[in-house]
Amino acid sequence: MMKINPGSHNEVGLTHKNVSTDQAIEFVHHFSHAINNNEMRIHFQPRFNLASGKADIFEALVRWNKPGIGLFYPEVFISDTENNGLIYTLDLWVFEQCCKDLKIFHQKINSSAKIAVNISVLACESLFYAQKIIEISEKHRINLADFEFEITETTHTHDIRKVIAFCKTLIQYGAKFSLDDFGTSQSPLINLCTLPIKTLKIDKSFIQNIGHSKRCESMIRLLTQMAREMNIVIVAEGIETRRQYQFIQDQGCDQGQGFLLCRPVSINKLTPPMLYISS
Ligand SMILES: [Ca+2]
Repeated sequence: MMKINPGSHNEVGLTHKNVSTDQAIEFVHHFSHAINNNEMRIHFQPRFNLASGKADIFEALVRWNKPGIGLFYPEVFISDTENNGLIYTLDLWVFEQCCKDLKIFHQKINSSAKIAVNISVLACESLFYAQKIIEISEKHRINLADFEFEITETTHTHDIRKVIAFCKTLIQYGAKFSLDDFGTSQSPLINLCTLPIKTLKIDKSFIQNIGHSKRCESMIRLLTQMAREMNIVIVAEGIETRRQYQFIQDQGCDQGQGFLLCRPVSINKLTPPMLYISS
């Protein structure tokens, strides 16, 4: 549980043990306040088509800009939002913000830009939640075909049949789905067979082991071949070195994402050269 105590850097920390009811209530209070008071920010990180070198799609990454303290990354607060149900509010807030930003992308950056939004598998159990997404997209007059939802696993158990129903509901409106962080313990292999996904994102832990672990390199090679056979787009995330970049290119990965190619930035800091991989 993240303990919030505004005004002191030292008093902000993570203590996942012995979470008291008071601490949980305190987190819910601060986080709800943050969402309602414009403290959340979205940065976009391009996913590049490795054949053309052009950014195909932009992943929306949420940050919490806590006044007087600074920027919190999702690793710090997402698990707490999952524990107390705020993840549903947060995911919808991000989606609605992205609907607004998509218009800016189309007008000022790239008329065919698409946005990838992270969505907790917990939210994907709810058809009511799917309906909320449809309502928001209609309210902003955007086409769900311009969105891909990256399903992120959690430590909570979930009903795969409900997740499939959720995906199929939004697919009818043109949305696409991907499996995020694939290959970690939180993304089981069976999901690849059962969920109607179009894209697979190889977890960064594999990419970071390129050059250090022959077994990880073999795994990337096999995942790429498997995705190709399944007609699934494969993405390498977390590319930070030229060696990693060269390796995933040699394997024929479709898309790449990572600090080496482009860091996440706010939409107003995205410039045309950032839409292409620089040589
Ligand atoms: Ca993601």
